[in-house]
Amino acid sequence: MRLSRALSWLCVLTLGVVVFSTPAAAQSVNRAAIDELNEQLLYVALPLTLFVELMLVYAIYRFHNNDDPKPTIDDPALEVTWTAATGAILVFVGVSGFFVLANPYISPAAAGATDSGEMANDMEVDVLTYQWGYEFSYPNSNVTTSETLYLPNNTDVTFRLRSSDVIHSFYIPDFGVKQDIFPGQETVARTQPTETGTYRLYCAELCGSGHARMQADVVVLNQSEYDSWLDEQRGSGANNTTTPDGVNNTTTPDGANATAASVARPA
Ligand SMILES: [Cu+2]
Repeated sequence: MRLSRALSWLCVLTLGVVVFSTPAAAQSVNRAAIDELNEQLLYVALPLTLFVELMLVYAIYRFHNNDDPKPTIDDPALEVTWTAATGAILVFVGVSGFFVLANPYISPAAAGATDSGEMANDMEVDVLTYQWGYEFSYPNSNVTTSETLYLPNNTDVTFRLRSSDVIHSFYIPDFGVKQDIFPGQETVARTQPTETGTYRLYCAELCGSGHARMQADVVVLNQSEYDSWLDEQRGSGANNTTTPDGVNNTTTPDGANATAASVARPA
């Protein structure tokens, strides 16, 4: 019974990989919700896959030398069972996905946000995108940065996203945050970082020849570190703590700002 032994080992190995490969702690609440959904679906998909594969291998092995095959006979009970089981699994997948979609961090509108996506207690960061860079404006301060976005850890953040030219997309893979940005319209994304560190922000919408360079760092600091960083920036009277490199020669942040100012915020 070499085949069945090999199959048993395959099952044990697969289960072992799933059980012991616990993912690293999530870097944001969005990421945690998405990872949890993936895990839930994996626990459903894995036994199903194993079951189907085992049945297939069994059928091949058991009937491969059948010189007198008989036609399949109707079995209504079996048909009803597999239809109902498939239906139940699809409902489970749909409901699990819906709950993650309805998460107030993934769909800010679900959190009771106003029409403009405003969340009462969130820290709000204005993000202005342009070909090919970013301008991050921090609340209650005159501080803006362009190459690095600073965020306090364990704080709800709403990003108000605007574009001064073409469509961009605000994408922080480690946070599970991705939101398109349209010219003349404000969109909103939300998150709460849960781990300090440096992450990458990308533009995920092909927006011209400089698209590949449209990246920034996201630095998550402890609240106290963030406060002192912000105080420092205020103290230095800096409006642009990080000057854009040669990339943005054609569009200065000021120019971009002027364009953005004329983009009316939805009421
Ligand atoms: Cu882009």
